[in-house]
Amino acid sequence: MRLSQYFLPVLKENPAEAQIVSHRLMLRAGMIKQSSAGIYSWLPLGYKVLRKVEEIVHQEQQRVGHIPMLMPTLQSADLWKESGRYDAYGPEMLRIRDRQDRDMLYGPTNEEMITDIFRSHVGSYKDLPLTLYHIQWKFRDEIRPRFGVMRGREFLMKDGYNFDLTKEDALHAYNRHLVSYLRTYERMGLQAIPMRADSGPIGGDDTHEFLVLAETGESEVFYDSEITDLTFGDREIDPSDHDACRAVLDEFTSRYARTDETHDPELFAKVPEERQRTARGIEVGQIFYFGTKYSEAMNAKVQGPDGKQVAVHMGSHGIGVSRLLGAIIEASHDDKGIIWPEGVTPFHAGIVNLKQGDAEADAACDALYNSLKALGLDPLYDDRKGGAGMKFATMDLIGLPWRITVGPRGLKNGVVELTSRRTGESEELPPEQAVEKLATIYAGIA
Ligand code: P5A
Repeated sequence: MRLSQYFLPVLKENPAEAQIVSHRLMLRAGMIKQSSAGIYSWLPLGYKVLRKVEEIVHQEQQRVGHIPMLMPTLQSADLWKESGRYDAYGPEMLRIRDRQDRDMLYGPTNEEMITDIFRSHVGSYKDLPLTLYHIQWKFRDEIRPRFGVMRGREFLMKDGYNFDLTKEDALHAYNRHLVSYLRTYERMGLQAIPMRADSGPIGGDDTHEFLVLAETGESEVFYDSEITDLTFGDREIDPSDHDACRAVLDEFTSRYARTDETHDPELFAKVPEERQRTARGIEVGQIFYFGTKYSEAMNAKVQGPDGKQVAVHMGSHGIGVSRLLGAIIEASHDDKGIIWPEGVTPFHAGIVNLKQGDAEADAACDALYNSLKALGLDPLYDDRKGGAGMKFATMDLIGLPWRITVGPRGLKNGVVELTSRRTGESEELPPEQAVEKLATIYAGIA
């Protein structure tokens, strides 16, 4: 993409309404625009990152055998009356009436709808286990929408639902999700720690939230510092291997790590004092096992091996897709702007032409641009007429991990400059080598 032809409405001034850095940077980098409280338009740059995050979520869900689908945003209230949650959900639910006077709602989550789909089409234990998921907009009329996409009213969620014959199988699905989520967040450059949490309106006793530690996080958390040494890395875990998934769950959840809702000061006191930490975190996901809560209420039964009808065991699992953009920026920025991890960057590299209009510099930039594209990379070429300062400031603000700077002086010596946004280190090298280096870096990113 050539910047002169793109739509990147960056802001020079800090927007007064933004209290935390990710919100400020998303507005300044022209990623989002508020349309009303807690509701945002995704401008091209923000939309690009959103799609990248979504794509990682899709890939990791499908890696463990979960099946993608899409359910609507608007739901009929009838299903929620069946489960009993229509009254229980409270004022966070946006209730709508259609022209036939039917009660509708903008879905805050989809347990009821998926249970209805399941009971309509599945009748035998032979069709289990089954895990379906979608990535769809949700609406929760939060009393205090704030921090930009972090606590929105309309937000994008990956929500998945497992159906199993037995509790044991459903707990395996729970463990499998935990494994899959660890990998998903690491691909986005994040350390998200599973912590024992409260299940709130979703229900059930088994639940973990995934938290990214950040001062601006909304949740207070308590944990054993040893937990931050754990990484999932590039382990290959067979998603159908119960023991292997269970072992990962044990490894990542055996130390004390809880949100304030479930914090137990007595138990925490048993953690050696030098390892006790109190901090704040951003909840980027949550997994639940709630047994037969919905299947009993909504009569979602299958025929078991003995011919008897049994209510299926279920769980649900959510990832805050749009919130993740805020979390990634909170975890990765400096005073100049965003620093995107390679896995989610909107463009792979920026090309800065220091002397737009100079025939040699323009030709060198065009050649770089074309070679990167030919390798399947997606560069952003700042081809505007303007000073180096302005161009560098834009690149630093929007946070592309790599920048190639092209100017007449370097070209005389046959070199361009390749700069890492994260370290600020630059090296001079021939343009072909800069391209090669970027190709190698991105080949290593799944
Ligand atoms: C699990 C999937 C559920 O709704 N039902 C389907 C279960 N879980 S949850 O924890 O309530 O939400 C899942 C994740 O969605 C994100 N999230 C939000 N993101 C932005 N703004 C909000 N207002 C918001 N509310 C929830 C969180 O990341 C949460 O973990």
